Amino acid sequence: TTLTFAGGAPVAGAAAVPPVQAAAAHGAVAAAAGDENEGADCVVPGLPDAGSLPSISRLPDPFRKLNGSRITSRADWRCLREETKRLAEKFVYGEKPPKPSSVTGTVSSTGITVNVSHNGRSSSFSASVSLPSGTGPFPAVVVLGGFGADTAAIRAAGAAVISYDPYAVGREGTPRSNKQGAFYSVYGSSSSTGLLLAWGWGVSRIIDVIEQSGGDLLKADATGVTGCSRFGKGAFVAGAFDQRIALTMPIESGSAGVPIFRGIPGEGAQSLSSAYGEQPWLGDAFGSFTGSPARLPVDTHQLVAMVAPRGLFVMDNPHITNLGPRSASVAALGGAEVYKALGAGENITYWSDVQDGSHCANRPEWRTPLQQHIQKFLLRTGDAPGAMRISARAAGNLAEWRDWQTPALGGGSGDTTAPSPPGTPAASAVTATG
Ligand code: MCU
Repeated sequence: TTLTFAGGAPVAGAAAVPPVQAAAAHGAVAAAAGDENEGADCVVPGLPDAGSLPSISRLPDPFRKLNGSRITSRADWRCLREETKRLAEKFVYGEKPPKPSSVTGTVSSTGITVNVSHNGRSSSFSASVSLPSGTGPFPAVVVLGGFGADTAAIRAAGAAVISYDPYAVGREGTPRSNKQGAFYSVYGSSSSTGLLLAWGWGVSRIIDVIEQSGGDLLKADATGVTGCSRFGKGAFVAGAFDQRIALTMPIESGSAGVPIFRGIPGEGAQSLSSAYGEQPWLGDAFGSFTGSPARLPVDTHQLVAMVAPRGLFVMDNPHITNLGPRSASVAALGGAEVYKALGAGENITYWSDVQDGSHCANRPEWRTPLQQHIQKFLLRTGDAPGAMRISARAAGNLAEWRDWQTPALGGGSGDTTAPSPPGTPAASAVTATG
């Protein structure tokens, strides 16, 4: 009956408390899971067909199962999460295959190599490592792409930076029918899985190699992921689909990232058809939804929820309407309802209260919360509360987007983050500033 607290990392002064209770206590940190997908054994009913989906103008109820019932206990989330994952794979991202039959590689102070083979096909890729000062083993943050993440602040906080080129695993610039990169070398160039989940698969295989390395240099149970813009989309998807990732930090991800697909009308976000057509980021199946997102049985607030109860720090830019920051705030607020129901309301932060309007700028406002998130979720030395720092320039209203209420889920004690009725702000510290 545990949720995703398999690591059970004891918090200071709470070592005798069982993991679930420890995680539910105020300020306690939910550790990453030991498995990439803890719900893999759940029995999931048949998924709907694309042709028979009802139109749902507001956000789908993230607490509702495929059989129509709503969950009543925190323990129920494990398999509801699996249903959510399968819906997201079928209609949005394409399938993420489980760990290939063979994953090998090396971890050194300068780099990681990954070799995979499955069903007679193999491929390889590598990433570079930059250690912080001090003595290991260190936690690590996988940085997708080479821009937008404050790698100096990550290392100064005490985590290694793993610089990962997602294009080695899923190239851009190819037609959907001929996708390329390490993922597609193994699963086929006509795989319907989009680049975002292919990139996330690559992050998962890096973690496999770290796990197998014995933990002398890098800790496998203390991995974060980040990236900006298209790589913010990728970081978000990577964290949603691998429960070993303790901290997910998408930056200015834009359409196909954090913003709700249903999209706030008139906001000016990149359209779904534009994002779908620009690169094969989303899965091929998404093509039939770009003009009718209300038919999607899953929206991005549920991707936010898939990260729960693990650490999530969404960074956004309120000055660029093309990024859909209002729609992103609604996704965060909606997903935060699941965090709260799981007793993990302090583990999500959404922060768009920043001055500089440049896309993927290095921002002084995020340095401290970034380091606090690393301390809390990777080093486990901190206890900073989550926050909704939503810029008044780009604040969405969850109440307009839901017709469901947040249940009080049984099964956890010591919960200090009570569910709120529709329309109330999600996390404990809500500020709306210019
Ligand atoms: C915000 O992410 C994307 C955006 O979706 C694209 O339309 C644009 O071309 O590139 C952005 C990006 O990745 O910028 C670095």
